[in-house]
Amino acid sequence: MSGLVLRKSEFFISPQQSVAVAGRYPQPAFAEHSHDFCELILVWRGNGLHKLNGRAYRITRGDLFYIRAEDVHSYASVNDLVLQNIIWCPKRFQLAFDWPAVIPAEAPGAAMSRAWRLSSQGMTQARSIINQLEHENHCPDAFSHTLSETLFLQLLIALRRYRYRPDRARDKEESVLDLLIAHLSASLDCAFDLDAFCAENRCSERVLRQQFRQQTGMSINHYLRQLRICHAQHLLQQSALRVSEVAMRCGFEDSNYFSVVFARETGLTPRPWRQHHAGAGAS
Ligand code: RM4
Ligand code: NI
Repeated sequence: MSGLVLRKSEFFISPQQSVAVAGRYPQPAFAEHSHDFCELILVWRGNGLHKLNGRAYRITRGDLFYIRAEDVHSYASVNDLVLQNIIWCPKRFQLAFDWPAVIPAEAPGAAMSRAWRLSSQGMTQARSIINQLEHENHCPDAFSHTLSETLFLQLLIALRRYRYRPDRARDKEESVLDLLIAHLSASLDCAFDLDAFCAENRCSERVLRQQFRQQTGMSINHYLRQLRICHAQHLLQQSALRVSEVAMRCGFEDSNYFSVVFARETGLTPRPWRQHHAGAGAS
């Protein structure tokens, strides 16, 4: 692990400021680091490979991460990745509130709730709150601290409310794109049939492909392949499953073909990759 620690003195405008918006338009590739502040990452568009505590996540539009100060993360590769970091220092909060109740990373047993997806509707809500927060950052006056904390609280609640839940019945406002992205992550162990998906959701395949590329900067197939490989890396690292079993669980019927794709994406075939990464990434 590298020792790079980002310091609040470089990212907050004053020692009192408790919340700030750090826009990354775009986010460049960025070395492994931790912080002495907390961070919420909201991905607007494009794509990239985000490594968090040793685990790789292929990220794109609508992905959301709660990063604790001590977490180690990096952006290994980026492709027009547009995101915003909302950064905060819990010790500086003036507003008396049970913050851990609305910050998933700080709740007990938080491990599962660090990576979220946000629906398009939620993204619209978040955008407007973040714009106001950004305004407070730029034009501070006597009430800015209080107002910023209030806005941050609003944001946290909106994020919880609009968290994308694939298991929930789809409501009308939810876009097919949200549904598709959620569907892809849930289709890792099997083939994905875009034809059937479009028929079921009564949408045009051509338009959906176009929309997907526009918002994420990649094709649907490319994204799905990346998701499968990230999942494979996770399984290789965290389990003792045989390579052929990993291949199957990641939607590859042919384990040789899996190894070829895996090597193309990561530079190593699965077995050496596993050896190389043994013991790393307990998160
Ligand atoms: C960097 C990158 C880091 C974040 C800082 C504030 O560009 O996004 O993750 O900690 O900004
Ligand atoms: Ni960071």
